[in-house]
Amino acid sequence: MNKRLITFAGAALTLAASLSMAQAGAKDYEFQPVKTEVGSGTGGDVAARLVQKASGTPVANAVIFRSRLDMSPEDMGDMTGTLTPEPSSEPGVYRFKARPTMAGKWALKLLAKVPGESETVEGLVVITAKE
Ligand SMILES: [Cu+2]
Repeated sequence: MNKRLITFAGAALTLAASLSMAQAGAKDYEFQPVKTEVGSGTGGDVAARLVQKASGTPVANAVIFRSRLDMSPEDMGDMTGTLTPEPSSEPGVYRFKARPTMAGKWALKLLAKVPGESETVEGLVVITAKE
């Protein structure tokens, strides 16, 4: 191996390392509970904050392309409630009108695209529906 080739190999390794850091990925983000209690009959607002874990910075302008409310925390994953996206005035906070169909623990499941992040961020926040 001549010296030029060795230098090239070293540069390629450096590039690979920096790429894998840039793509640190979806695990760098999480949805945290903000408002998690609603009435089981009437429903109400629920909210979750998307943050970058390392810095705690809220992530605005994420696109939540799938959302689901189901009763998987009570082993009733087939039981679903309706969710309607609501506007939010606080950057990084994502709001929904939730309508659970019975009292108990529900899972708010979210799939989101974060600006500048190629991987899909998954969120799960437990919601309590009161009688
Ligand atoms: Cu149920």
